[in-house]
Amino acid sequence: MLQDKDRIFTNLYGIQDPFLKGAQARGDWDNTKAILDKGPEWIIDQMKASGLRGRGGAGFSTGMKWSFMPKEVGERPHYLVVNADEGEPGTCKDRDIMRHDPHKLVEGCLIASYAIRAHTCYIYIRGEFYREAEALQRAIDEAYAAGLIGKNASGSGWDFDLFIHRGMGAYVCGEETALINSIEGKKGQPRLKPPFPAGVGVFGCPTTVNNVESIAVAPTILRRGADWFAGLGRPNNTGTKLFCISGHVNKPCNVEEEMGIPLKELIEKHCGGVRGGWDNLLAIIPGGSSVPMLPKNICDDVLMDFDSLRAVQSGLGTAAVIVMDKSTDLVRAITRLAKFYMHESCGQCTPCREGSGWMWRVMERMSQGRASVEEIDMLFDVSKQIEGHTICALGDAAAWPIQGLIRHFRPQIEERLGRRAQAAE
Ligand code: L3W
Ligand code: SF4
Repeated sequence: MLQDKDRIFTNLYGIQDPFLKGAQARGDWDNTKAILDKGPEWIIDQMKASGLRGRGGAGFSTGMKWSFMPKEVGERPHYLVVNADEGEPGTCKDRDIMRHDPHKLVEGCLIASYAIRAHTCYIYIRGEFYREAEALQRAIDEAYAAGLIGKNASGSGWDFDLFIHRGMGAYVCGEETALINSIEGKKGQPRLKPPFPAGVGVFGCPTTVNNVESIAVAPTILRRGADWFAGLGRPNNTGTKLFCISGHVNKPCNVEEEMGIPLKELIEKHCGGVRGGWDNLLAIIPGGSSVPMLPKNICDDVLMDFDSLRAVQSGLGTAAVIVMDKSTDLVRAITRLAKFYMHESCGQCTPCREGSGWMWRVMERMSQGRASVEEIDMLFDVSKQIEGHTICALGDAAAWPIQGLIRHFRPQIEERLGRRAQAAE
């Protein structure tokens, strides 16, 4: 269980001063120059040693990603891009960082940019986050005025500029290469990888794209030490993590906890438990709408980290925990998600463009009881043809919720189809 002294964020959002005075009182911007003076290689080595894995969903090593950038700046400038296009249903952690703790992000942007030798950073923020963009801009303005960023940022000798770029509401622009296209003023469609952004990113230049939380925790890791962060959580799943818990709990909340906390403990400790008690639980989506749901018997003792959730054929994703009690119509719920992915598909690749619509139509018929039991297998097969066969992960995201439903709740789907079929006779 995480102790208060090991929290990076306060868990007291809403009652603290988000801006410079409050941030400095919490230790932000405390001798940032001393961190920068240790040099890019030291910073990257520390980030690697901390074990921090990307907090946007994929869980890729942050230090490793920074190390992919060229060591010398050639003709092409380097860029840092922060992905603040938080659109994954159920996820609202980056929103809270920007609203209530924006200086952690601004300081992280300076340090990360220095480590990858970038003089410029763009924060790509979801268009709907209007107030958050305002809070962030105020923090950026304060940091410029105080000499913390800008020319000779924090007295380091490094010039650093930070810009906010506002998105226009497309979920797929949270995919890093679609986001890069969008910054360039192009249609927000994902690019084929490789090349990865570290080779060819924004404006064709070496670019690192990181999630807000990954960047916002970096200053604290470097101040307190990689060993401190690596000592929290479990091997290969280190540190603390922001969880967003919604749905059928008594007190939905965002909370920072230790990676690897048991799912049940997370909900009972911070959310007042499941509505009607733990035995009233039906299923949980543990990592944002893109990952497969888990039935109660797995939720009873699964741990909340990348590897534990992968071992049960789900994922930590963005750590958005969506709780569904026994009153939930799971077929209807997943049909709604299928519609979301169909709507957000950019249409570039056939399996996602055609498959997401096809799956939604079958799910819609199933939820109305107008499908045959044989179609359950066909739906699963088609979802497997989409998974892994598309340009970006949206295809997987369309397939996985449906796979989770069929894997764990097939009898309920069959019963629904059978019952409706009998009713029609
Ligand atoms: C250089 C290599 N770079 C990998 C970089 C790559 C990227 C990162 C991870 O998807 C997931 C997705 C959603 N050389 C590299 C390399 N990289 N190999 O590492 O890459 P990847 O492809 O594993 O994942 P991704 O495309 O970043 C993200 C899942 O997140 N998700 C949704 C998230 C939604 C939000 C949001 O709303 N904020 O994050 C939820 O589960 O399904 O699997 O940077 O360039 N050899
Ligand atoms: Fe577009 Fe879907 Fe292909 Fe991603 S998987 S590039 S969203 S069509």
